[in-house]
This record gives sequence, structure tokens and C-alpha cells, in this order.
Amino acid sequence: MKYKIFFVFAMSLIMIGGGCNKVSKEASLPINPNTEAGDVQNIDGLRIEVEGKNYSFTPNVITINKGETVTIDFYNSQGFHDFVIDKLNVKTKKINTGNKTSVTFVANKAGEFEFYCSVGNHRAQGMVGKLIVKDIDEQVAEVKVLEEVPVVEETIVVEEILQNLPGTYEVYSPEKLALAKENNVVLFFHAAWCPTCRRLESNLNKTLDDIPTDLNILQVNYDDANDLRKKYSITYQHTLVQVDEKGNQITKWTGGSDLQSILDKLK
Ligand SMILES: [Cu+2]
Repeated sequence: MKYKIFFVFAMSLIMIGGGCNKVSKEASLPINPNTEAGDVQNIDGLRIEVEGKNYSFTPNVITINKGETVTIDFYNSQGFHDFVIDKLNVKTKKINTGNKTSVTFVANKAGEFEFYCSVGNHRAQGMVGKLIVKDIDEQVAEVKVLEEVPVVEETIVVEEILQNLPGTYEVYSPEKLALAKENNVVLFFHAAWCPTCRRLESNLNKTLDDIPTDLNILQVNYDDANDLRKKYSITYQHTLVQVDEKGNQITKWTGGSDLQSILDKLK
């Protein structure tokens, strides 16, 4: 599903991209002539302030939409500079420190275009930036994909989790006995120094996903749990006790090295 949508999206991008290039090659660039700051006050569209100084532009990345009428208000805070985008036929006057000028143009093709200062070697000194012209059709396609894919995926994932949620192997606490109202609850008396306990623990941790939904294995620290040891008459550290929700013993056994050995003993 995901890949199919992605493929359709990719194809539409290729088609849109191809279309753009064709149009831009055939059509001449309908750029407005350079204008003085005072001339552009009433022009509709996006206005972007760009500051120039030795030897940088702020901002140095500008993103706009294809087809948008854009006015760059260029302010020079230091030096002698202009603002030029060759591929979009954009060029301001060269101005001195403290001066402003503007240029208005229509971004009629999508892509990334370098802007730079054409004075002296300023471009080589790093007085450059990037104008990103986004294709609105592409953005719409992108939004559609973003909306569709997560909804589908998340629904499936949540359903799978609900259906396949395994049982648990976790540390004992008295309130967890309540799990035995619906599930099989097994106390695993485990000591860190006991090799056979460690083997069972290690195998349980490798097969957590295989623990049946209705089984909860609760690890009890053999060294600390004097009361529980007394209650179930436990004298050997590698002992398992199946209990009901009140903690009453249902069955008890010792040993076993894997999940299956527990499942085999359940009553
Ligand atoms: Cu310059």
C-alpha cells in the first residue's frame, strides 16, 4: 500500500517536473523590469527583505511558490552590492551602504536558483544565497501522501498490537496477582547467583513475544522474599509457583529452562 502510493507520487513528480521544464524552455521569461523602491509599494504579492553586507546575504535561503509575484527589498548595510539571479533574469541596481532598492519578478519555474552579488569578486567571496521555488502541484501531492499513508499504517499496526500483544515476564509485585482473575500467573523464584535460574531467565527474555496472551510470569527475588518463600515452602531457588488472584498456590515445581517448560506445567 505504502509503496504503491509512493510510486504514484513519484510518477506524478516526474510528470510535473517534465512539464515544467518543457514550459520554461519554450516560454520566454516574463520578468518585470527592475524597479525603484518607490515604484513597487502597491504591487500585490510577496515582499521579502534581504540585507546585504560584506560578503553575505541575510537570509541566504528564500523559499517561494512557483507563479508567485515576489518583490525583493534589498537593503545594503555595508559595502557596495546588488542582488542578482541570472536564471530568473533578476537584477537590482548596485547600491551603497545605507541604501535600498527593490526588484519584482514572477517565479515562473520551479527549482533552486543561486542569487549573488555581481560586484567585483563578492560572489567568489561567498556573497551568495539560494532561492527555492516550489511547485504548488508537487506540494499538494506531497500533502496528500502525508495524509493518507500514516492513517492506513497506524490503523493496521494498532490492530496487530491489540491482537498479538504477548503475555509478560516482569518483576513481581503483590498487586499483579490480580492478573490471575483472567490469566495464568506464575511466580518464578530467581536468584542472581543460580545458574539454572539465569538460563531460564535468559531463554524467557529471548522468547518474550512467544509468551501467550493469558500468561504473566512474575519474577521473585529469592534472596529478598522471605515471606513468600515461607508462604509457598520454598527451599530451592529455582522454583515456580502458579497462583490464583489471591496468591493461593495452584501448583508448584522446580527447574525448567525455557518457556515451554512453564507452559507444560500450568494447570
Ligand atoms: Cu557585493
